[in-house]
Amino acid sequence: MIDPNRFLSDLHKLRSFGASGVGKGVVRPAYSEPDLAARDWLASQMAEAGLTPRWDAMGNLFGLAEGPSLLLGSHSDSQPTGGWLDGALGVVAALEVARAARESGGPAISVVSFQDEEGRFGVTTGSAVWSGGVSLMDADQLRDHDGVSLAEARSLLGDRVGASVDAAQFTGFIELHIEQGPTLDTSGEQIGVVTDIVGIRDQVITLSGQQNHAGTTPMALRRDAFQGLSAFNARLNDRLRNVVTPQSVWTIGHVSISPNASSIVPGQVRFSMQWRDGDAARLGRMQAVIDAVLEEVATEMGLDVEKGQMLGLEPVAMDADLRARLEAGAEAVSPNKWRKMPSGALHDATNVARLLPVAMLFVPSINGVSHAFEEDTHEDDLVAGLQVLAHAAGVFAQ
Ligand code: HGY
Ligand code: MN
Ligand code: MN
Repeated sequence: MIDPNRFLSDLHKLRSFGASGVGKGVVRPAYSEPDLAARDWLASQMAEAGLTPRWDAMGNLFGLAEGPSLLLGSHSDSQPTGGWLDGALGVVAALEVARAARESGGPAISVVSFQDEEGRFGVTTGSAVWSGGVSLMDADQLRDHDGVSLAEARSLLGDRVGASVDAAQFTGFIELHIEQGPTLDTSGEQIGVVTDIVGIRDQVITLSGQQNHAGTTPMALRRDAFQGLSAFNARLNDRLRNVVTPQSVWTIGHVSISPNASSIVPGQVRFSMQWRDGDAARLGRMQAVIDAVLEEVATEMGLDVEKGQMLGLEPVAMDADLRARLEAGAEAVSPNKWRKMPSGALHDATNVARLLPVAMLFVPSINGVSHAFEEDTHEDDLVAGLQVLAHAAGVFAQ
């Protein structure tokens, strides 16, 4: 039988790995010491639940049921400063549903915690490699913002790594997640059944000018990389208006200025340029605007442009049958308090859709906050999400 208290207690236990000390926040990026400790704990819980724990070469952790099974899960790594539920909720709920299913002789349920969903090295890296979207060899070349390669980080897995996990044993994949936006919190609804997940493009761009003295270099003669980024950002916001909808988003979230000193005209700026939309063609049109504005600013300001590898995922629709099971579960658990909605955040489900039918459900995020220590969800909403997941998996709550 689904046990909400056991589920909530496990969720708090997982939060203790990398607890930030600020609110309920966590600092548990992929391959960090708390991430691996959390995965070791999860593996022990899987084994206790009668599942066979298996780590693949990426550090994706599976808890395998025997024979064909439905796969449930999400990810247990966090953003560099993240919330306690992003990913963790889906993993712990999966564990509870699998455990309850075994206790009641119910359907076979396997569990997964994918690695590096939060993109320390790319975009949803663990599930991208597992699903064949990116080869392990190519992924190993990716570096985080501190210059550490994925290959170096993976070596920390040591002898945990076992054989690869064949997706043919799974009949489908369902991921429970927090919404991470304001829709359900604002409407007072409890469950969102996801229709589609947006697509993304993500690229690191470097602008290089001339490092120089901040007191003696006349403004007109400067090739200031930071001024280049500043002009690029302002112009981009203006020019993208011609091609975007209110659902399109773009973010410069990581910037590193060199040499980052008060009395030096910055010679170089390296920044992340990320954009998302539900329409693949529009992602392309946004890219054309970004490239054009970059070129324009670089020419005007005498800067060189270097673009890193373009990472991306296409928008995907959820599987109709699994979605219908979630909708039936939502109506049973939260009658008239659920909706169908798209996902503006990315999820491992996007990658898994290459291999299996996938579906997702959301519970509300208080004040729509996520990727921040303040991230939280009311307990009754967490439990409602667990119950809908169990319902869709054919494991009925009492
Ligand atoms: O960035 C995202 O949408 C996800 O949380 N990785
Ligand atoms: Mn997530
Ligand atoms: Mn996230």
